[in-house]
Amino acid sequence: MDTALISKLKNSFQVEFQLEPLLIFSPGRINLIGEHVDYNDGFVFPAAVNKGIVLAIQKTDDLLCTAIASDFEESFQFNLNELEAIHGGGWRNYLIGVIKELQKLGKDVQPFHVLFGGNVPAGAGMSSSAALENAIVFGLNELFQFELTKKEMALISQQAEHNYVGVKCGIMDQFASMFGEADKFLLLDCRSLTYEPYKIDLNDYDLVLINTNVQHNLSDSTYNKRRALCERAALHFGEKALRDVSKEHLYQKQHDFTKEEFDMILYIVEEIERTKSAAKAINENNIERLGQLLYESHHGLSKQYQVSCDELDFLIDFAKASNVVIGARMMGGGFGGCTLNLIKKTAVSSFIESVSNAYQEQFGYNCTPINIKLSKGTHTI
Ligand code: GAF
Repeated sequence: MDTALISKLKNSFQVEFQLEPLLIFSPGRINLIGEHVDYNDGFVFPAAVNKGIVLAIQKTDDLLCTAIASDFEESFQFNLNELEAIHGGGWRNYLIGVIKELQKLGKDVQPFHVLFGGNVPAGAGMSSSAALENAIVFGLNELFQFELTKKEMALISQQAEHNYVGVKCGIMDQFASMFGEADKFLLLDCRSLTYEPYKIDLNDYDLVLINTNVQHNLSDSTYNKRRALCERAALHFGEKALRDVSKEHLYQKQHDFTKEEFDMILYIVEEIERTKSAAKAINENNIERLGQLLYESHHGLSKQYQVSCDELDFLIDFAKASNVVIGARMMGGGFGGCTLNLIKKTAVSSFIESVSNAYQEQFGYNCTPINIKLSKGTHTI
């Protein structure tokens, strides 16, 4: 926990509002494997991390609420009864979305002030948005005693993102951020929303994230298009989701789809299988097999599902060509963000140095390693 960040934000809140805040930490997440399968009712393998959003919140007698995004040095005043999504509103829409979703459920949100900041690298694909949504819903739940369960809160966060941000995301990010456990991954069944915590012994390997430091602006619309294709395809098979479609069945109907659509659907069907295989490999303590599955996952994301980019592919190719990275893949929605790498412990610093030099030479700017620890989900501090 970043105690300096917490005291800075707490102090700013006190100075700004002359109130004693309730403090919430809500983590970002990583995902070992199972990418883009949450909205296909598949299995995913995320974990909450020690980087996220710190939020200070308290009730007020003022009629207008004030929200301050400390990292952007921006503030927003609003009346709880007159909220609508704001075009280009950025972080404001996460706040508006959560309040509106609570109001739809008949929850009586009363005036409050809120201030937040964070330490998730922006655009790294570590879900600062889910962390923020969860922090807000968790804070309001505590403040006004709505008695919502964690599952209800994660679903409210997801609805906020769908209806007020416009990203038809799956449930992985909000779920992982809400339910995370220290030192554990969660093998989550996105249909039943049940999960198994996994403490993974990576033997001689370390898990290292490398941020490309690129954010391509394609992501929201291409994300929604991918999701729509998956839903159409499931319907075509007469199934609820692509989770229910077998590879055999898919090949039988191959000619009902364009080559590009077929490849994308095949990726989903294979990635759901790969995530189950990853759980099996971990149970058998077969980290080399887990590594292979990560490389296969990246290949699918890049060549079949087409959500990678040159910078991510470069990092993966470089990792593959080394003899110290046994598995790597892009992580999250794609088109930028970071890669997740299983690197031989003894070679982490030399690998980082060589990949950083090669990346700088190729693209003219830096990639950066990100240190994380697997952490507890959204909670009061
Ligand atoms: C984004 C979404 F928000 C998640 O729901 C998930 O689909 C992910 O992309 C890809 O696995 O983070």
